[in-house]
Parts: sequence; C-alpha cells; structure tokens
Amino acid sequence: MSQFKTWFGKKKEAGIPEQLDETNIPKHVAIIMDGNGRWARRRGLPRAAGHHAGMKAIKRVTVAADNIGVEVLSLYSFSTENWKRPRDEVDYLMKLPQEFLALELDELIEKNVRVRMTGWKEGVPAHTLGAVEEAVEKTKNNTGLILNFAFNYGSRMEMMEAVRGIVKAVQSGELTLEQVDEASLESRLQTAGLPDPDLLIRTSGERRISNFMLWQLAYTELIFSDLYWPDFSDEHLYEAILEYQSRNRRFGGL
Ligand code: V0D
Repeated sequence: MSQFKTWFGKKKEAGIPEQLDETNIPKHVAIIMDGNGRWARRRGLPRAAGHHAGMKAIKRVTVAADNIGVEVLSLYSFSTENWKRPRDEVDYLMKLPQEFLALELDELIEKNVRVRMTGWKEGVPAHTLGAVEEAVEKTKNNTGLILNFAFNYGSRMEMMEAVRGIVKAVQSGELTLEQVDEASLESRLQTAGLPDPDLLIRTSGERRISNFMLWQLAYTELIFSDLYWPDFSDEHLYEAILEYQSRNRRFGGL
C-alpha cells in the first residue's frame, strides 16, 4: 500500500500500534486475497508456491487482526468460479485448508479464535471439508476473533438461496408478504449473526467486488492495494485500518 506514507516504527510488542485510534477499530474486516499466482510468476515459481505463500500471509494477518481487537476477519479464499481453473491447481488448492489447519489450529485454539465457514459444502472434497468442519467444531465455543473463511462462496447464490427461503416461508404461511423486510433476508444469509464488514481490502490491484458479500458490503469502506497477497503483512493491515480511520473520522460520528 505504497500510497500510505506511514511507518509503524514505534510498534509495541503486542497491542495496538500508537498511530491507530483504539476506539475506532473496524469490527469486521474482509479481505479478497488476490495475487498469489502473479506473485509466483514474478519469482519464476509455480502457482502452487504462490498459494502456499498466501497461506503464510493468512497467519500473519490473523495474528495482527486479533492483536488489535478486530472481531471478525473474513477471508475470500475460493469462489464458486474457481472450479474453472485447471484440475491440478484446484486439487492443490483443496489441500491448503488441511495444511493450514494442521499447522495452525492448535495456535488458533490457544488464541481463542473461532473458525467459521461461509460457502457451499457441495462439491468440496471430503478431505477438505472434513478438516474445515473439524476446525469449526473444535473452536465453536471460542469467544475471540472469528476467522471466517469464505470458501466455495458466491454472493448471488447466497442471496438467491435466501430469497428461496423467504418464498417458501410465504408459501407455507409462516410469513406474510408485508412481513418481508431486510431482516428477513439478512437472517437467511450465511453471514447471519455477523456484523456487516466495516472494511474490505482487495489486494493485487483489482478494483472489483467479484461476487463477494454484495448485500453485506452496502456501506463498507473499500481499500484496494497493489500488493500481491503473499506480500501483505501485519503492517499493511494496520496501514489499511489507519486509512479506514481517516475516512471514518471525516464522515462518521454524530
Ligand atoms: C490459496 C491465499 C487457507 C488464497 C491463501 C481452497 C489462495 C492460500 C485456506 C483455508 C487458500 C480455508 C478454510 C479453512 C482453513 C484454511 C485456504 C483455499 C485457498 C481455498 F478452514 N489458505 N487457503 N483455502 N490459499
């Protein structure tokens, strides 16, 4: 995020970097983790190496988000469109949740992190789903940071399913047409119970939403970074939040 001229030289060992306003930390930060393939190509490495490096970035950013008191961190790690990628790459990607959790789940549990999944289970290989569901189950009573993996997720599908649920409820007489409101839809989204994202970060220079949380992003601050996801660090997260706070000071408040 080279547009920011802020350095965090005086960062404390743990806790909130001095420049950040601790009374205005976004509750929900969502990230579209783009640029793993490009990062690898730049280095003459296979795409898999980029995905692997991207996994390491998840660790750094999760620890940083937890450190400053973010309540929900949503990571867009695989869209319903990504199945169109080459078979080998999809196979490799589907091994990453297991690998990530094998390396990190103990520490996530120790840090009181709760793992959640947003997306469709259909079509996900059993070994992948099993690992994710185990993590969700083992952390379901944790009360710290919610680490929400948007995995095999697409927002239009999510909204369509919610609409189907509403139609069914109307047909069965459980709801009247007049009772259908924003809350009826929201409660049927997969993010029900989570606050809407306050801040969305997309890396690697793309400036699109790409079917990610379309309903939930209505009032979200959008920050686009030219960094490739594997290069994204704790300090880049802090810089993004600083930018969020500068925008939010201008327009927020009473
Ligand atoms: C590849 C950058 C962790 C994005 C990060 C199959 C592309 C590394 C997970 C993960 C991926 C998912 C669920 C979970 C725990 C970990 C992951 C995918 C891709 C999609 F419960 N990294 N990661 N999932 N990459």
